[in-house]
Amino acid sequence: MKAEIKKFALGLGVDDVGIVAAPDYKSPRSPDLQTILPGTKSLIVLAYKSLSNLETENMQIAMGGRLDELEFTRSCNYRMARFLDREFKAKAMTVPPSYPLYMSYETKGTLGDVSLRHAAVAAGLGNFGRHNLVIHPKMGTRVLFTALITNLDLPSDSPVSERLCTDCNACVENCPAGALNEEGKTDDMKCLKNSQPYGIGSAIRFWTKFAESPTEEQKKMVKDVHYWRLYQAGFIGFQYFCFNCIKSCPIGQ
Ligand code: B12
Repeated sequence: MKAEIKKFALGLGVDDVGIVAAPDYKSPRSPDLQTILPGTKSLIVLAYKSLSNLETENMQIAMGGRLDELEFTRSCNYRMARFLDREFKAKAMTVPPSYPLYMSYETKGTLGDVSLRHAAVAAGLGNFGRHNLVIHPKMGTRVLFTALITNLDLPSDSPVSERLCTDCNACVENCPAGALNEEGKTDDMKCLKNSQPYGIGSAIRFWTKFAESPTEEQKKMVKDVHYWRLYQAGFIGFQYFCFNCIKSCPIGQ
């Protein structure tokens, strides 16, 4: 069954597939998979090579590439779930590449319901690097993941035993926010402030100032280019303006 599943996924254009039995997926901060799909027995993790778009300094092109990737990964998720249902009468739930994320004061929208990095590592698709991203043996850091939670009884693939990060420190040195200074932990808020300048923090500041301003000032504010950028980010979703920790990593280039 594993071979059939992998063949179908690769046929969709997915670059690699790993499988992990539910007990082997251990992500300390994430919810129990049984609360999402009672009877979960495995996770099928899909890996996709990132486009070269992330190398450019042109942030419209860089983020445009990410949007293409997100759209493709979501389509693969849907097709995989339908395949598992059709062929194996399985229950399969898709795990999105990024959002929606649970918004709460505690997590500040930084905790996925399933940790795709922990799932990818447990499914034999790579291991954590100094940048806290998963490095794939062939694709290096330039890889994104999605997954399917299923009730299929599938054994785990073997983990990658060799450590893939060379500790060259390029990711740490090239992080403009200093978000990787502490080993084993990304400072989410530092990363966010730099990589998403038109994210939720900026939107809150904008609307707070708007509410406190006289009408003439409000009119000026919505005609200002800063508002146009916030508006665009609002419908794009999380719009990144930094890909440095990925693009500076020499592994797999
Ligand atoms: C929310 C989120 C963010 C938030 C918050 C990050 C966070 N909390 O980890 C922000 C906006 C900061 C962010 C940034 C980025 N993200 Co992000 N993000 C996510 C998302 C949606 C959830 C992450 C999550 O739940 N984390 C919380 C839990 C899992 O983390 P944790 O237990 O606290 O573990 C942390 C540390 O303890 C450490 N860690 C844990 N175990 C181990 C073990 C070892 C050995 C080591 C060394 C470290 C380590 O790593 C974690 C990072 O701090 C995932 C998708 C998903 N559903 O998983 C993508 C995801 C992790 N992001 C991804 C990417 C690519 C990025 C960015 C490069 C953005 C960009 N421009 O593309 C940066 C990278 C920042 C970095 N170097 O860490 C990819 C990673 C792919 C990969 N190859 O690993 C994912 C998997 C999306 C995807 N579909 O592929 N992200």
